[in-house]
Amino acid sequence: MVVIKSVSAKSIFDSRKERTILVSIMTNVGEFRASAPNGKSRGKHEQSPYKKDLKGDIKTLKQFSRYFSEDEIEKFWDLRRIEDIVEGHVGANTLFALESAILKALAREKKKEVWQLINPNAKKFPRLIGNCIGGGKHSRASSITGKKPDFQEFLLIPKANSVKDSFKINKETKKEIWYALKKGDGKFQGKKNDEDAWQTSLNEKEVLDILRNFGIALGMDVAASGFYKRKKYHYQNPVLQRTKEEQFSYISNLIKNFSLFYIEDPFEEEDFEGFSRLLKKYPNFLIVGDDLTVTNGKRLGRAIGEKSINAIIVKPNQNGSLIQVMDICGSAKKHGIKIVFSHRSGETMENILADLAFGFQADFFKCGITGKEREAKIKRLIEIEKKIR
Ligand code: 2PG
Ligand code: MG
Repeated sequence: MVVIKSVSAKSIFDSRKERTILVSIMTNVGEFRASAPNGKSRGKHEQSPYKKDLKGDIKTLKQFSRYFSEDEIEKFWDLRRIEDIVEGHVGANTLFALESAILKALAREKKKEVWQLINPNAKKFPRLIGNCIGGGKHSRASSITGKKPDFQEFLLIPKANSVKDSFKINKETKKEIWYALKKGDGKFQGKKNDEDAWQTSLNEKEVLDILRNFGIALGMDVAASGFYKRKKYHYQNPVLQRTKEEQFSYISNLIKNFSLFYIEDPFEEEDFEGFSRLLKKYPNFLIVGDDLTVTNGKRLGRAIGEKSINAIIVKPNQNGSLIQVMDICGSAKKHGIKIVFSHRSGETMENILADLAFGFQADFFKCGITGKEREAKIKRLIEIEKKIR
């Protein structure tokens, strides 16, 4: 069993040079640490990362430090007791980092891997989803043209026999895309965005026209809430506005014309109905909720009730409670909704996301393609694959 002797936290920088939390716990089996990432295209209904702010949460953990030793941690489920102590006192990022550090301690004590604490019989590996070209809130407009794509992410979803091979395909294709952009985007500067994806002046159609030549299943994160204002979708590239109805037919046409395998947040975060109309029209494509569902059980419940999605993004730090993450994965599975474990745009070297995704038997792992923070997680998944295959 694990006994937590003390807890402390400090702020570190994420890949975007923004501050985030690193939690350290001292236990009967040693010291363990875990950090949380930061989102930028954050849903309106997303939990706050900190109760008031990062400094406040660091102080709160210090004040609570000695209370944790009263509880002994034996299994994953015991995280509940930790949640009882800190509930309402810290934000989602802090809770996620604390629970992650505890799972690492428990894994060490049990001589197991973190994923085995969740599901010792896990077998199936999630399929990789990699961001190769970016726009929206994660990219800066080109200094030459002043343009960028309005959609946030253009995703490669290879289907290979192993995570290792898929990773290789994604990395090689991303390199080839550099040449394709050099040719296709006259003003390509070879720059990368927050998630290490290529930045371009092209718009979504032009990008898809390039990507369709690579023979890999394609996806998009439209992150539509990012450009929805006063009942309209405000496009910049080219400058035009689309009503709800126009957005619906535009997205429908893109799915059809480019046979998009995966489409995330095609409509703004309140439009459960738009999602369900789209799913009805395209039941064989993945219609994915992210800002719509914000890793929240109630929002998922509504999406299930309205038949809005057939896949859900799970960002553990967006909820904080790994017990609730377990519930969310359980009800998604029960209703045939595919699970996509996802990184955030501002990442750290923390790699526990891979263990969580495998332990919860996620269907997909959306974690970029390159950049040390993204690769750390994909490499951890490959390490698990090596051990059990
Ligand atoms: C998303 C995520 C990750 P952020 O919208 O899917 O790519 O972005 O972490 O900024 O919320
Ligand atoms: Mg998203």
